[in-house]
Amino acid sequence: MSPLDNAPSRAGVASEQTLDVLIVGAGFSGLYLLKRFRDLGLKACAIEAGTGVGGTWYWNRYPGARCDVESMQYSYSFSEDLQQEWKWPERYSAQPDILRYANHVADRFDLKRDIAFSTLVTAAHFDETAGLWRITTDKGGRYSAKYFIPATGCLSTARLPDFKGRDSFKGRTFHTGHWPHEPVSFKGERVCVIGTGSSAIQAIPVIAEQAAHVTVFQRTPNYSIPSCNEPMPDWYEREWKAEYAARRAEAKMTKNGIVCEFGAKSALEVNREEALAELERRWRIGGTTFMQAFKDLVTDAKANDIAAEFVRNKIRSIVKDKATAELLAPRDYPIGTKRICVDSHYYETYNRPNVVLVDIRNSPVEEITPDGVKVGGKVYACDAIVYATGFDAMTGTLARIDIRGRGGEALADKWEAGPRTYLGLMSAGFPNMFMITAPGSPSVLSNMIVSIEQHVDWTVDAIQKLETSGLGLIEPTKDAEDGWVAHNNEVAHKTLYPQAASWYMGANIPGKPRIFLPYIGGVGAYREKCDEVARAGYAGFALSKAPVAA
Ligand code: NA7
Repeated sequence: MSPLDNAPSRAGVASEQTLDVLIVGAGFSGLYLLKRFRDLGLKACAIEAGTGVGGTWYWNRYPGARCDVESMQYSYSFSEDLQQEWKWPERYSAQPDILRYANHVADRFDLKRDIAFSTLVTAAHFDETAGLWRITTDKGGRYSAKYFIPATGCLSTARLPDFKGRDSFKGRTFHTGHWPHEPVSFKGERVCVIGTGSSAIQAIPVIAEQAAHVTVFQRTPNYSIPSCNEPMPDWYEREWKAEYAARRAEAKMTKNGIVCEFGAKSALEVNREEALAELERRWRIGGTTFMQAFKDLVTDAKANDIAAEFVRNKIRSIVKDKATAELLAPRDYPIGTKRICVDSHYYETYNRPNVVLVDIRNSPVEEITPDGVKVGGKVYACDAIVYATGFDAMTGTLARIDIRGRGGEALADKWEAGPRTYLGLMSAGFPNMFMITAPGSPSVLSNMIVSIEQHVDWTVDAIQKLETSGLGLIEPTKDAEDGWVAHNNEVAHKTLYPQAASWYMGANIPGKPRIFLPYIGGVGAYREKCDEVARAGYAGFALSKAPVAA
């Protein structure tokens, strides 16, 4: 029976379907999990909220959406044929191309037959007597599975601020993370964009080309580096494909899962001219690797300030209106400690006559009126509002599923003061629940696909061990988890990251605990730690026999 068949019967109650593995999500994690489990002969299915695969790249269809990791690296490495055959049209891929790739992978490996689309997992409870997870969906589906794997992504719960009068607006509203599937035209319209994070920075230049007028509401300016995107050069693709094996191996051991030039020097050990020349060279190359120009840009405030001032000066040199340039220049947090943005002509867009920047730092949005956005007593009338206001990152989606472990403990309660995981892979008291790119793992600080493949491979190995050893359950010990949480915090606080009110810190969600969510110790070091734990017989995990019923 396909998971799609698990709908309520005529009597209104679905029969429970028994699986080995239930995966939540059919993004890049869910697809690779499905592939691996099928190859092992385990019965797995994925439950996906969207109507198609692709996760982040399914939902974020806003104009200008593009990946900030180069195409040759932002792709699966598990199949040599796949990586040799696939052709990326541009150096940095646009959302439609990445979505096309996700669909290609799903079709090529025939994965869609094991995905239940348009379905939300509402609850997952660990049944201690049976040693099984009991899972229910909003479609009335009921499943039992030995292994429960939320692969729900890090930025999958969009945040829409609760502005007064939000629903009274007469025009069209959009959230960048829930963009319609049909083409959206802003031709001849007045558009208000709220937010200036990565999504806004990519969308604004494209919207400004269509719209009659764009008003951008900025609370905090961001540092953005030009992508210097271009059609994929043939020689570059050939070179990568010839050396894929070695370069993928190298990426796995870098700090961010990306092969790039890592500056070995401190920004403070070279003279100012040399530092600026190196930053200029990096700026011209483009992309996030700007932050790798020197080894201490995110650990030393003085080094960081050299790079921050360099970018501020770039903004001043690009944006003609002096007041606008100063508003766009971030000052009160170190560069890179909020996710660095990568753009295509963002700052240049403010030289257009139809684009206006409104500073709302000290004068927040008062309300949304039927006609537009009200700030400082003035209504900025518009035909459409684009909310580019971000996500409840890393924990938001998990907290919205009623996940209960041993003793009926809710994950949301356990994580109320901040997420607690061991290696970002599992949480104590939640046996056989594996998470992919969860808090406590490098995830959003890395090339996500490199991290996804590592997590999936580690998880599949652990499950294989359980399946072959006659032991049925694995869960972290509380001590190991406490140790990892402490280590996570310790390494984060050795950097400048906690100084920014970022979504990495949970700071964008009112009331969310301020904890640095991802693991900043580096992709390579993290991988070594995970491998070492497995080699040592899953040190820090308790392995036990599952109850007979399982
Ligand atoms: P971000 O980076 O969280 O950006 C959200 C933006 O929305 C940011 O500028 C926020 O300002 C702004 N915001 C949020 N709430 C409000 C309210 N209430 N009023 C005014 N402005 C607000 O989300 P993105 O979607 O751009 O990017 C997410 C990630 O996706 C990105 O980092 C990449 O990894 C890809 P704030 O900075 O909080 O002052």
